[in-house]
Amino acid sequence: MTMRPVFDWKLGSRALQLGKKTLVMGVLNVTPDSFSDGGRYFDPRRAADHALEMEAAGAAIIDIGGESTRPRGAREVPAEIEIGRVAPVLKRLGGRLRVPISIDTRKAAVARIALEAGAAIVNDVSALNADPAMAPLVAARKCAVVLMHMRGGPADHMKFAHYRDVVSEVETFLAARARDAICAGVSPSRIILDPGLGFAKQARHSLALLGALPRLCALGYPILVGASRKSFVRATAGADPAAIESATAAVSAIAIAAGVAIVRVHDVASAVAAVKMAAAIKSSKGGG
Ligand code: HH2
Repeated sequence: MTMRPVFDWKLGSRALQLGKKTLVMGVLNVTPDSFSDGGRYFDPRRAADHALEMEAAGAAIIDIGGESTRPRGAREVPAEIEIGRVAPVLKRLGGRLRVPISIDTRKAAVARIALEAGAAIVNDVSALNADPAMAPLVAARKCAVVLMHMRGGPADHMKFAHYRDVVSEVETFLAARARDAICAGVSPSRIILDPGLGFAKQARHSLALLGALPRLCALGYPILVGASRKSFVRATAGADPAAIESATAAVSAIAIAAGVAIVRVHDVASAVAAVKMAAAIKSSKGGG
């Protein structure tokens, strides 16, 4: 198991310790069309209840999103509609969650509302590229930010799934986006990088990136991995939902062993079990 440096990830007035053990980020899609749970948490009350359930199951962060980015058929959602989806959930959650909230959006208008409602992390799948107002907002609000690798937008990213060397290209992109964020005033201690599994990537590209996680961890920033239920998992493990969940947990275990800081998953309990097993193995020290 790779040894990692410990980062204190600054979240406004809070900090999360990254690097000691992998944190589990629970996915809350407040969308009618997300690929695995579209429509399930579209009702704000059900969404807020699910956030609390994920916290109780051991999630260290809840990631709330109001726009699907699934590879086939995702439509760009106007900011007002995205706000109309996430704001009532944030309002319901106000003060009820102990763990930080992350807002999964590419739009500054959505991020601004979420930060005002108490979110501490902006999870931007465009790595601050989609909206010129996003980098200044993140810098000014001193929130943490996830910079993810993708090409194109939610509707067309699979058109760009062509690489000579996917690992080097993703590495170069992420290092450049981190540099640009720092130039825009974002503190390096608030940056986390994500290879963007399934975004502008064929299954073989996502698998190659998972195989190269120790190399990505060596970029010097905490790494987040989002493999949960994605099509490359289905393509490898089969379409049976139980097989997809087990295979997702297996990917989480591999990511944990490689030293990633955060795994983003729908089924929090199985990822938390993987984290516990990894911690037990790490502390076993020979077992004598
Ligand atoms: N994956 C999805 C959405 N947001 N954010 C980060 N940082 N990393 C990811 O891998 C990632 C992400 C897609 O998954 P999901 O939210 O379940 O689906 P949808 O986009 O259809 O809502």
